[in-house]
Amino acid sequence: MSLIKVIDSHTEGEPTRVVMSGGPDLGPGSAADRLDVLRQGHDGFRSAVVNEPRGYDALVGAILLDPVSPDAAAQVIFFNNVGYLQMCVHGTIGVGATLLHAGRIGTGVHRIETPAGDVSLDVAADGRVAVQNVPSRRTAKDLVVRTRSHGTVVGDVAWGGNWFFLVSDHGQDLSLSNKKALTDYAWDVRASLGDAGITGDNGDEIDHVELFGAPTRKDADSKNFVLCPGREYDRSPCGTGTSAKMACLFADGLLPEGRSWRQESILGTVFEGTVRDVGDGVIVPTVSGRAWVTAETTLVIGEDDPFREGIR
Ligand code: PYC
Repeated sequence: MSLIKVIDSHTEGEPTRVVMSGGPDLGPGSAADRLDVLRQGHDGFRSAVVNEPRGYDALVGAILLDPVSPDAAAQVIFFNNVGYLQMCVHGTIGVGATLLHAGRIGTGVHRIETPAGDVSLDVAADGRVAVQNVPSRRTAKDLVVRTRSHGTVVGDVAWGGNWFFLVSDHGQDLSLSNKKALTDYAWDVRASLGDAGITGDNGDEIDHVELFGAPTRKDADSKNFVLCPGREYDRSPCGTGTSAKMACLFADGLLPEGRSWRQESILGTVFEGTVRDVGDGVIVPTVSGRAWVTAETTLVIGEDDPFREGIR
């Protein structure tokens, strides 16, 4: 029998499950190296932690590992119901709240190693966590995509720690009650990007689709709906998606350094972001929000359990 200690939280509505102990031995190395080991040798562990019967499709997992650098607080690999994420901002905010809750860090700035690169989190006394994300940029503007069943769609491609296709002109009602139609639409866009051979750098699949509309809150600049790789929508405003959006706004001259951008989620929660110009159209985004711990528990995996690797 294996025992896996986890702490669950939600960040502005989006769940994170942090594996505190009981994970596989991934050997020494960077987060990117260890992600390869996890993917190739222990994918059943990923599925056991986030998929039914111990998890659910919307859950994002985060395995805590010893960092390579003595200056870092932790190394983290993020995963979901179908695979792995290079970076996850809501998850990093969840990791910050979890480490604070577990007494492993105090308030202040901490470095975290992720497969996409090092990020930092600044934990405030009121529990707000600001994540300085990896450098982000737009790689294509106003691409025209012929979808399988929703006509032609125009959008931008941007990197914010994951690859996004960002669409403002979609004719969809951005409300939670319309989530099924939004999911079908965004899934169609994603598949159609694949059909057209539109990718991120080095042929990377664009596996997140982000739709924008007018905010419903007076204190927000925009509202979004983000479809994640496993066909689940992000309950939070999606921090890597907010980074990708700010990279596009910056490239269009609409978001100068230091001005804040408040991104509302489909649930009505908000992330606040700013950008730092690092040249050549690249920005370093900072995104802040709050996470709340919801459970501390031990997952039990019996040797003879037919679903010891989850239901995939
Ligand atoms: O906040 O970056 C994020 C994120 C990615 C996928 C789900 N949340």
